[in-house]
Amino acid sequence: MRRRPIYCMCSMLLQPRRWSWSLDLSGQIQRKHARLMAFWNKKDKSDDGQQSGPEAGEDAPAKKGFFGGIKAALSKTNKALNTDIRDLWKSGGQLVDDDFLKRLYASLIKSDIGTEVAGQIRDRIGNDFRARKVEYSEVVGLIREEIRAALKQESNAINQAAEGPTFILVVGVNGSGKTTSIGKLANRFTKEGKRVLLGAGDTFRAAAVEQLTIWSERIGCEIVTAKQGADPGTVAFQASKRAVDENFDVCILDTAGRLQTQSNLMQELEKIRRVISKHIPDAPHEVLLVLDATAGQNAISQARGFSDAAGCSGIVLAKIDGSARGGVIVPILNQFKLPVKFVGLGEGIEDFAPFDADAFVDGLLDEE
Ligand SMILES: Nc1nc2c(ncn2[C@@H]2O[C@H](COP(=O)(O)OP(=O)(O)OP(=O)(O)O)[C@@H](O)[C@H]2O)c(=O)[nH]1
Ligand SMILES: [Mg+2]
Repeated sequence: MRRRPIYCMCSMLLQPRRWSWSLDLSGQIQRKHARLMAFWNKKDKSDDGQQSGPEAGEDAPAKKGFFGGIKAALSKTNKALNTDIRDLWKSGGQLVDDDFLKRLYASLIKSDIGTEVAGQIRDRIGNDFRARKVEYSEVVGLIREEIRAALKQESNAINQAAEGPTFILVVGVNGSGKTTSIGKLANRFTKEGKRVLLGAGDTFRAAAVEQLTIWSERIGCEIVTAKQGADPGTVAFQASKRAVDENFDVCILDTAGRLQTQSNLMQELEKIRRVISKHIPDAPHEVLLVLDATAGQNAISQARGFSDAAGCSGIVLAKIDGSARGGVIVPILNQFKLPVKFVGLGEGIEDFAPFDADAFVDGLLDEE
């Protein structure tokens, strides 16, 4: 029955306590709702390419589908590297001499592509063009070719279980982007029609469970949680058991951030692996190391420590949109022989793409 406004007003006047209670309750709901909406609006803005992170602004990448997404996310690196290399050219051709090769090497190093590949590029350009006047496009074509060769990898596919649930363990240092990458990955699997179970294995940080729960609600997937301070092994146990018992396709376990030098925490990871393999004998099928691309050379030392200690099988390079040093993927791939499976392109749920060498080269350096 629709109540007339006059009836409602009378009822409010006759029942002031009930009115004030309902006002208070609706205030609380509204405040909660406003907080939630603020959170999602922030995420949604970044989904649309309007970065909400600390480096938001004119350079914020416009999202243009899968291929364009990587290119747009690398816009800061691209701008810095292209400007530096173009600056080496005076009007007309440029003579390739020691000074030119030195300055070219310095520009490449600045983008974090590493001394090994930068040295190879310098030497090849020296061999092919020394004492000749060259056009910009000749040199850049060759640099792109060398970087593409350095980024070659067998496959970026996620290792799948032969049967039963695929179990993915996610590790890395504090703040590298683990939980966000798990949300984005779970979203991809869910969109592919897979049933996904998340495990909130970061029981150390107070807000970690809440953060992953919000992602699970947004995606519409299931989650296993435990209280703050609980043994992460228990979450691993419950998640792997439930994944088998309830026929989930994929289970992804979050872990607390840790340094590869903290031996007790690295042992904890070992225990988590043992617990998982009790329910799923060949699991974890994938141990993804999440690296923060903005950490530059630190990301490389993290990869070094973790890849051995945690038995990593692949890398997620998060935050390639966040710095002008996206070239760091080159030494990571070159030195560790661990495949880069995904790259993080921003804070939004869709800001995630399988690694693709061609898209990366295109993003790093313009053809002309
Ligand atoms: N710009 C950008 N920000 C990202 C990306 N991935 C994660 N972030 C942000 O990085 C911050 C840390 O991300 P988390 O996912 O909480 O990192 P974490 O590794 O789980 O952190 P801990 O659990 O504290 O160890 C958050 O503000 C994320 O929004 C990315 O690809 N690009
Ligand atoms: Mg986390």
